[in-house]
Amino acid sequence: MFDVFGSCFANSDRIHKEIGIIRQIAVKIRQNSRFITLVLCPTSAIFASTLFQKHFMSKVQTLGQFIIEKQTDFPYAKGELSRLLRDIGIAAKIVNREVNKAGLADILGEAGETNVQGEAVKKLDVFANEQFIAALSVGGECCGIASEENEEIIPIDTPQSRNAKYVVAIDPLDGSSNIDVNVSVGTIFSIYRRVSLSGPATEEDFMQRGTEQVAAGYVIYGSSTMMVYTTGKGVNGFTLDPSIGEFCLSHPLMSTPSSGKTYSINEGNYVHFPDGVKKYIKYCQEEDKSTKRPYSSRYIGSAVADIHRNLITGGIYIYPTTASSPNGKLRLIYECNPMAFLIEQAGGKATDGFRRIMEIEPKKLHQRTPFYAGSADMVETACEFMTRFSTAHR
Ligand code: AHM
Ligand code: MG
Repeated sequence: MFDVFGSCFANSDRIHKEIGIIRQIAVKIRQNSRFITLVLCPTSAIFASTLFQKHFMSKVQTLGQFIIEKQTDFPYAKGELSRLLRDIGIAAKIVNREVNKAGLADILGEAGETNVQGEAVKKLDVFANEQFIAALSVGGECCGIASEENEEIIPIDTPQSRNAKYVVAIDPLDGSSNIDVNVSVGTIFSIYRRVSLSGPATEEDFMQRGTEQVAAGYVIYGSSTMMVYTTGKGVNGFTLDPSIGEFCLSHPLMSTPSSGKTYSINEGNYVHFPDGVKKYIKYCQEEDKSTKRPYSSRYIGSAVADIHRNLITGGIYIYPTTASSPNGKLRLIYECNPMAFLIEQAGGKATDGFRRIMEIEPKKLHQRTPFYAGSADMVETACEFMTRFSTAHR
């Protein structure tokens, strides 16, 4: 048991010392003194139990524990959503393991080649897609999946899943062009209650407004791996502790500042931006002490990473219409709606420059939309510029 404690708390010197004391007591106990056995054994047990509670129970809450505890927020919940979130968490850990090995391509084999074990090496976005589909298909709580990687929806027609309550829309590996250069990427997911009555999911189950989302979240594979999700009762973030292989609550009840100092947009497309966006960018660059301008420009090119940073420190992310993306680049159903749900739950705003993202009625599975999201005051100001200087998105 002490060895288990030891490995759990391997990072803490102080806890190591305390565990050392417990070990010494245990050794003494084993050294056959009847007195020590009688007197110190209960003492060490109490000490160990207190230590366990103090350092483990009270400080570390795993994603699994948190999900189960939060189930009581929904009095009639039968645990299906909890299990679905757990399935997503498991797939995320598997994808994380592979993303972390991306730099080893020369050793393990490039995508399209055969690796040292003679297996075909897959592109990571394909691998991530397969992992999430597998986890959701066998979990039994999801009757259909819509993925950025698949043209059509994937109905799940197994006896345990075909009548499940939920469908999941997912971008399995967003920003995947960043993988080769060791820059953060992410997974984005959105969960809806099905609208069809039974059997495997149909496309209409995914054609729902973002306001109908039951839960949404992202996983960021960055300098650490985090899962951030909401079920409409605030946003909570969990950091993967690789030593125990668990997501642990690290960012409870995340809220985004009403304003920030960062704007995130691919300014290389400037000439093709709507006038409202051009004017807003100039506004961001002007000097004004009262609004802490000029703002900093930060653009990673992975929406999950840019939005995650802005969520924590305050800021705005914009992907407007451009010449090559006349409807915007990001997808409404599995990129913008889940991000909008999270951002709103954290106190921010998400629009297409004019309308609230979550109220847009989807017409196509892979529909694109311009996206303006982040700190409430900044998004409002950007939208004011759009209304003043752009009659439409162009
Ligand atoms: P993807 O789903 O093909 O990865 O595209 C989405 C990504 C976002 O994560 C990111 O913000 C944006 O595309 C970057 O696009 P660009 O390189 O045009 O700035
Ligand atoms: Mg994407």
